[in-house]
Amino acid sequence: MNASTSDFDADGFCIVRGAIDPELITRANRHIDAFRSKNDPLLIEHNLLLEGMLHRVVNLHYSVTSLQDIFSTAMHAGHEVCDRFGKATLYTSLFFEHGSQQLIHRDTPYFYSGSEGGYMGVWVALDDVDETNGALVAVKGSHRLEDPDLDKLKNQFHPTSDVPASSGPLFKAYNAELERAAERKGLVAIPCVVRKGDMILWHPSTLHGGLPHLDKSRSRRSFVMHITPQNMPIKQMDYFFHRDKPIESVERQYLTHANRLLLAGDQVDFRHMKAFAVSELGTF
Ligand SMILES: O=C(O)CCC(=O)C(=O)O
Repeated sequence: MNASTSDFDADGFCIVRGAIDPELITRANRHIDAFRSKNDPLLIEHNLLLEGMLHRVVNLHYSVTSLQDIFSTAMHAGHEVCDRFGKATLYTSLFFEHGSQQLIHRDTPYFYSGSEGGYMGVWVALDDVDETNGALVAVKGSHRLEDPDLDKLKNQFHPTSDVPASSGPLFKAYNAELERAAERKGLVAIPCVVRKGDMILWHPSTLHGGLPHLDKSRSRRSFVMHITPQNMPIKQMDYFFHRDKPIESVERQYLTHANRLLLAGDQVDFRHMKAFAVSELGTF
């Protein structure tokens, strides 16, 4: 099973059908069910579910270890694309059961390596996903759109101070400009209709987002991996909008899993609201 490098280069994303063995998907889903059975009381107590579903869980793979198998299998299936900036490691992950419903955006302001590449998004379906349960959409060809005038945008929102690591209004305005540029060029947003086990790969500059999750009787289990080569510096908006700031090299700690490296960690974060240690959540 090879990732389609020609689709990836032409469109800025590609879908690899059947990238993950159904048995592994079934096993991961069973482990996620077990994670929920144990941890739902805690998550409900802290109001961390969205309409009864997990939403934007950062680094669930530290607790649900079959997600680490999905990472190594995905890298094997997609290596022609995934390893093009250097052998890919797992930097961070996001897990959803409720659709992300995210507006169309480019990831680079939050995954800025200081160079053209250095980061990629990899999305694996653990449920069948279509237009009714929050499919991912990607704007075909948007990886080729030039960035808008970054200084102009910066000065609109942060005229007298440095841009912080995260600035919601500036991020929104940056993406709105890109969406307008995509429209002007007639680029089209494609819903990625996938079956469980399919994988979507996107270029760091590809515009993408999540459709509304309309049919709440169906979950939209998806595992998004943010991959980078080993020790790739990854910066946020405070560097993306200040290109003159030097980016220092980093030396990270990794775990090894099936001949691949994963950034070491022991915390799982829920909706950027609250994090728990894996020792409290358990491993599944
Ligand atoms: O899963 C989604 O709907 C969006 C994920 C995403 O935008 C991201 O991880 O950058």
